[in-house]
Amino acid sequence: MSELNNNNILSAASHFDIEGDIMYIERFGSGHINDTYRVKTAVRSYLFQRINDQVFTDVAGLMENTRVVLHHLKQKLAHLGREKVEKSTLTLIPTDEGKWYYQDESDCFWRMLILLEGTKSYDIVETEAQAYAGGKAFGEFQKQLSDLEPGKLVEILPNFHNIDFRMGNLRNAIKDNVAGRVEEVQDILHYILQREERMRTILWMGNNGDLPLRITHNDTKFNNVLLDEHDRVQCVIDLDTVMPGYVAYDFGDAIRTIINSAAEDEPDTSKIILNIPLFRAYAQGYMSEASVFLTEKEMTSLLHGVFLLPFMQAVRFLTDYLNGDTYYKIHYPTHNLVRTRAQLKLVQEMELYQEELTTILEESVHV
Ligand code: A2G
Repeated sequence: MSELNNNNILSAASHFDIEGDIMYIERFGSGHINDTYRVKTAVRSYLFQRINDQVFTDVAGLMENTRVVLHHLKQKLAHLGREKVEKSTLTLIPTDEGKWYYQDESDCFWRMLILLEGTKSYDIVETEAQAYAGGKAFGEFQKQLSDLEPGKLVEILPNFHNIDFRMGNLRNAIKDNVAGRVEEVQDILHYILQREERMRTILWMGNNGDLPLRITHNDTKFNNVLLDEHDRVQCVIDLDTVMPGYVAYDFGDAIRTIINSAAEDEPDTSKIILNIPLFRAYAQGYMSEASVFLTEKEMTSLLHGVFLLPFMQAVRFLTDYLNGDTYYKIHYPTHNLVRTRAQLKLVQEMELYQEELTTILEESVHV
């Protein structure tokens, strides 16, 4: 996507129906895909985003998904009153033409949301209370959407968590070797190929008709939950990938960030160790909401998700590294390689603690 200057951003922002004159615009957050800004007016703050249309090629479909999901969530919470609904769900601001996104002269796509003041998000979980809150937030999110017909949403990124698709992309990247990096990652490729078959369990269960398709979030990193000043859940954010999926994908992706004592891109892999009490707290928080709708087989699938998601994330980071870093934003040349190694260290740690993780999950179902 093209570089932006302040005039482009300001001019795009002026097409939205916001309250008050714009005082300033600044970069915001640590997302890997979209460009995010905070727009401050004399009245309130807004979250302003340029949607990455190389990743989300169907921007109209993406925004329609978001609209449908938000409408459903807001209806579910309507009994709590307008103020609470606005605090607990995202609110899109229309353009002055009444649309949910604006396409500028350079074909950049923009959207505006209310920024929820007084909230916090964490890249690394610090306390069991936070982990529990995160589990409850994503469990509740799935529960609230469990009566929304999956067919109402477009599968905005097809095969997003399909491991066969991701391994296929990796194989293509190895074959093309556009950045000439295949030779240096032989040890990693060996490690990945050894585990490929085992990681197909969820796909296999799904294809067998053992797992219902539900509406899932599909990007349940802990920093996609906003907490209030008392670490209570306020709102689940980043709805770009909300689409039909299996609950184990959301569970595993959340655990990927929650159980890790270090950042997703920690270069010193000796710092990547599992925080088992946080795993237990997340599982209990999640089950406190989700146990009412999960099937027995979905419950057994959760553990497979815990192994699959860091593995698949490693495959995706590595594919991008081999392709010359075209998908994820990087901050230094080997960033995707460092991210890959960090995710695989997590898989390795999980393998060591598999029995403990299994027991905790079984226990949290019955709490
Ligand atoms: O980075 C982004 O948020 C990705 N989102 C998500 O899938 C995951 O890879 C994450 C890793 O931190 C999209 O690809 C849309």
